[in-house]
Amino acid sequence: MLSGPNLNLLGEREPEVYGHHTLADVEAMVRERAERLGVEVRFVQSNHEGVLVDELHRARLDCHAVVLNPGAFAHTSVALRDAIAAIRIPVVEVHLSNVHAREPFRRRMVLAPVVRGQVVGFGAHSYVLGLEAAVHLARGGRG
Ligand code: CA2
Repeated sequence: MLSGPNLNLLGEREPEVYGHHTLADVEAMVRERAERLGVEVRFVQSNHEGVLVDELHRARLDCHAVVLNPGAFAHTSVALRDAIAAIRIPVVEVHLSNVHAREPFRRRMVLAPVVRGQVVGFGAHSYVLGLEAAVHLARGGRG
């Protein structure tokens, strides 16, 4: 489970947009669901594009799927797009907020063509839904 820039600040500001949960709360919710699904999850948050690229490369060696909240890189990063296209495991993109209902620049989603699907707009629950989708795909379900 990869989280991009500024998501370490979750819960500290803009609760009307991102909710009151901290990233640690999100992690706890995901861990609870992961336990019930019988899967292991590794959590990484980074503010650095290259670290996220490295983590995607690493995931291809020891993970069955990735749930990615790329933060603002969703709207800009050709490097993340190329990294996702380069790995074979399914990547599910998640966003806390409904990016389509916000500023026009957030409607440009550069990773969308290479991820297996997106979950947007459900707050912290987007991550849990993203996990469910990733497990479904990793177990051979159709996307
Ligand atoms: O809705 C999402 O999950 C986003 O990925 C969040 C990004 C934003 O740039 C994307 O368009 C949508 C921003 C994360 C910023 O997180 C903050 C957390 C606390 C306070 C302020 C920002």
